[in-house]
Amino acid sequence: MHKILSHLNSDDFSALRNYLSEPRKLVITTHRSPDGDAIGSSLGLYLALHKMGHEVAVIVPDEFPAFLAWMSGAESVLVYESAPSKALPVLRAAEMIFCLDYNAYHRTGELGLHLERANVPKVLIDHHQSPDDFAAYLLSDTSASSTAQLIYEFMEGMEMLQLLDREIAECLYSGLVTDTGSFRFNSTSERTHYIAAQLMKTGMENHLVHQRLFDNNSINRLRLLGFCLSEKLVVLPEYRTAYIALTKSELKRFNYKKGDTEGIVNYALSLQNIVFAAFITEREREIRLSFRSKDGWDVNRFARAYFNGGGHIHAAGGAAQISLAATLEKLEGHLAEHQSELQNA
Ligand SMILES: [Mn+2]
Repeated sequence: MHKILSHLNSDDFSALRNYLSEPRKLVITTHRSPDGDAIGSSLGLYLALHKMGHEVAVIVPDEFPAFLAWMSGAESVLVYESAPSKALPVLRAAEMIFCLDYNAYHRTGELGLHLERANVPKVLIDHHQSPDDFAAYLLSDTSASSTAQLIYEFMEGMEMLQLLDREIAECLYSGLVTDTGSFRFNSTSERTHYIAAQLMKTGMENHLVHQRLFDNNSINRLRLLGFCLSEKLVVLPEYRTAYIALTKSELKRFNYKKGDTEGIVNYALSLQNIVFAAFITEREREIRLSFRSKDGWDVNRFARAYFNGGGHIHAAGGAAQISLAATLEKLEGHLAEHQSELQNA
């Protein structure tokens, strides 16, 4: 038995089915710096709703990485940051807005202000901790491996599973794969594998999806990874922590493109005896921090408490509006405060 911790009961599903029984103008949104789960779940739902005859658009706050651009429907995604004058009229015309893979408006950056103002019912489908209270329909399950997994559950509740086809399956499978570290994180359940199996029944070829997602490195990205591991990896055994911090000019030196640093933090976490890994980059206006952990050490709490961020117990992110050096000092200061917890994790 799989349990969905949500506020969506069978009455909600039938109300939604009823509402969507005639063509509607629908918008699907996701978080800033969209990842494989954000884009995969958005496009999977987009393709399914489109098949039902709705006028659907996906609006993302900013550009998504090129290694996701092969998915069906990717060419039609509207990027708010690069073309607000295209995205906003579509958003304003929406009769219903889907919010996927985030649960607080601020996770969508400036787009959030427009979402907040949009006075139409919102359907929130997400697996992060502590959802804000803004959705008319909430499907939230922090134990779910990915939002893509919850899109499958949503489609089941909506009696939409007969719409599943190879293109939709490829999108949802990409969300499962990227958010579970290829089915290895502890969020991977029996249900995750069951859903992957259902997706494969559409004729989707899983090895091709893996290839498109992972065998797609640019030479710059591989060299940047090598640089991070050989020159930039800082190990703090006393805190069971390892981190990598990159300056703006280092990113530039490797001709950084969105997505190039994706997953590098996991190499730091793969070190023996390390429970906390951080990947830190200096951006135009702020310092971005990405955290990963294991053995129950709660990086969601850490990111919320000190870096104005959040996420999951074992994967979270945050930001700082101080210099990179000051950020590292701050990080090490808070690690010291939590030293005994880290040692006992
Ligand atoms: Mn996700």
